[in-house]
Amino acid sequence: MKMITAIVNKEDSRQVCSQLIRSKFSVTRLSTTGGFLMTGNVTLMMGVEDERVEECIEILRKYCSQHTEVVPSTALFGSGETSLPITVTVGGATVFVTNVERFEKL
Ligand code: 2BA
Repeated sequence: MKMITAIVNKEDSRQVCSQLIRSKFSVTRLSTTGGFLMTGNVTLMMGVEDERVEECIEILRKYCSQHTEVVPSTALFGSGETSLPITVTVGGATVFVTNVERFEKL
């Protein structure tokens, strides 16, 4: 079994979650905050059988869109001389796949 941890845009999270549930994946949804932009995103945790990992990632790929955000650089680096807005490309999804040593439901 693998643990898939996926950080997705808030806007995409509802649709991607319902597609995952429809495909019979178990999902835990956490409200999280990106350390760089300091804006809300959603982290999905899914325990997935090895043979279904690619299927899960394909759903994430299909329903998580990349987008750009323009943010004032002062919001990121404080109010110094650099105050021009900068464009940041965020997502689709940031995905980690890790081995699960043991899985039990007690
Ligand atoms: P944030 O940390 O808010 O980052 C939002 C976007 O800002 C990132 O998009 C990336 O394009 C840019 N960015 C992040 N850190 C940067 C830096 N030090 N310098 C320049 N640009 C930077 P994504 O890469 O798509 O990441 C989206 C969210 O996924 C991140 O939100 C963070 O919550 C998470 N994430 C991404 N990579 C991660 C990692 N290696 N470990 C843990 N969380 C990660």
